Amino acid sequence: MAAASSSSPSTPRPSSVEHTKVPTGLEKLLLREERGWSAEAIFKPPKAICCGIPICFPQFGTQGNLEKHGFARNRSWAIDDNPPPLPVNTAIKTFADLILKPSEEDLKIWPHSFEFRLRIALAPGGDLLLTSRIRNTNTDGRPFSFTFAYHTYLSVSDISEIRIEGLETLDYIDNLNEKERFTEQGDAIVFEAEVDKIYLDAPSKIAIIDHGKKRTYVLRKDGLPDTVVWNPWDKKSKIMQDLGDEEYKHMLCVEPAAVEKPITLKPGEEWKGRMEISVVPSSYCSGQ
Ligand code: TA6
Repeated sequence: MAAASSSSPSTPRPSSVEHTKVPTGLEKLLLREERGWSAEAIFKPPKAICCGIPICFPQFGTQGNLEKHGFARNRSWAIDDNPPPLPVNTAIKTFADLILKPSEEDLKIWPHSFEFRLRIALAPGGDLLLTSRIRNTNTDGRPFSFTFAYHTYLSVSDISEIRIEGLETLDYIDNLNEKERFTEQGDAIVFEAEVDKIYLDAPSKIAIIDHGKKRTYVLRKDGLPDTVVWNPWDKKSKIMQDLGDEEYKHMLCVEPAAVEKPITLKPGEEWKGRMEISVVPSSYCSGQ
């Protein structure tokens, strides 16, 4: 996803390619802490830059006719200069709203009119909150269905030092095993090889514990039943053009998502999917 420079929400400029700097608050959470993206990232629009938090919409992965992970991440979004106000009792002061509406070309590949409002907010303590609101604006009575993910790349000290708590004993679809369904066995999730799993009906709070950095990402989600966990490991990294051969050691994707059961919206209906990421010293988390 790339933000076009400020313009009215009614005039998104999908073809204009004016990429803004990633806000400092976000950079800390992204793949390379000092830069916010992979060392090998290719900055060649219209393909989205790796890594950050690509928005997968209206299709997650390859389970549909669209390009992988849908087209939203490869479009320029408009900044809403006059966004709806924050709720009354919130501590948040810093936020921006981005808007995506389909272009003529988008309507040819996915024939549905929609408005996608993405609110990016920073809480005073540094927590990052993303709220997506997607509205069906079809005028001919047609509903539409979509799948979705916040494809979140987290920076980690060393993948072998990482443990995820909250996904144990869940059912998952294994993308590396013909998309078969399994049940996770044992304790917390650790990493020793390539992983590409969609955990189903995952809890609203997941902890990603980084023993190396002695800190924990606490990920909260709402409206997004599933959670994708992905690390490409060494072989896949070597064939990925926009990821360095060794970068898999310092990244992990944990992605709040709605994949197994697509979301359906009738005209006029709106869906909301929310993700919040906090970073806390590991000693603050229970169960360690
Ligand atoms: O979310 C995990 C996944 O679907 C993996 O299968 C992997 O291919 C990854 O996304 C990255 O996709 P991308 O198109 O961004 O390279």
